[in-house]
Amino acid sequence: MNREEILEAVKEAMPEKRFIHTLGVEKTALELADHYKVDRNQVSLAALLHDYAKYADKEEMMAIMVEQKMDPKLFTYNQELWHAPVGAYFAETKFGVTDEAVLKAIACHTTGNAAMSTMDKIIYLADYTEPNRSFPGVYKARRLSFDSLDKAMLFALSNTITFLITKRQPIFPDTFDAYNYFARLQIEGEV
Ligand code: DGI
Ligand code: FE
Ligand code: FE
Repeated sequence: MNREEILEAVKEAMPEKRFIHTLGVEKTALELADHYKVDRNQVSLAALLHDYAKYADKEEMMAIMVEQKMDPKLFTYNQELWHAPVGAYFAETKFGVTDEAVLKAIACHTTGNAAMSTMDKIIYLADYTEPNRSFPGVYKARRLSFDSLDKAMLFALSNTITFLITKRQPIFPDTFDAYNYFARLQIEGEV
C-alpha cells in the first residue's frame, strides 16, 4: 500500500478527531526520528497505524487475541489496552507490514515495556506529546523528548501511572515494567 492508500484506510477506520491525532503523532514522531537519526519510513508507518484498531469491534478483537495467543492478562485489564497489540496484528494482516520493528512499536505504544527500542520510545512519546495533546506536563514532556528519550519516558510513565491511580484504574504489568526500567536507569545515572 502506498501512503495515500494507507491514509485513506486509516481515516476511514476512525473519527475525524482521532485521524487528526494520528497525523499529529506522525509529525512529532518524524521530528524525533530526525533528531535521533531513526529511519523516517519506519517511524511514519508505525505512527500512521498506531491507533488503527482503536475503534475495532470488541468481539473481533477478543477473537484475534485468543487466536493469536496474545497475553491472556490483557482480558483482565482495561479494554483500552487491546488496540495496541491488535493494531500490530492489523498492520501485518491488513496492511502487509512485515517489519518487526514497526509492528513492535505499534504493539507497545500504550503500555511501553522494559525492552523498548529507540523507535518504540519515539512512537510512545509522539503519541503522548503530539501538538493536539493538552494536559498538565505536556510542555515538559515535549522538551524532555528532544533532550533524552529515557528521561522523557520516565516522566511520561510516572505521569500516566499517577493519573491511572487517581482514577483507581488497574495498571498493566508492562506499564510498571517500563516505569521500573527507566527509573533504574535514572538511579544508575544513565538518564
Ligand atoms: O490511543 P491513545 O488515546 O492515543 O493513547 P494510548 O494508546 O497511549 O492510551 C490509551 C489509554 O490507555 C490512556 O488513557 C492511558 C491508558 N493506559 C496506559 N497504560 C495503562 C492504561 N490504562 C490502564 N488501565 N492500565 C495501564 O497500564
Ligand atoms: Fe493508542
Ligand atoms: Fe494515539
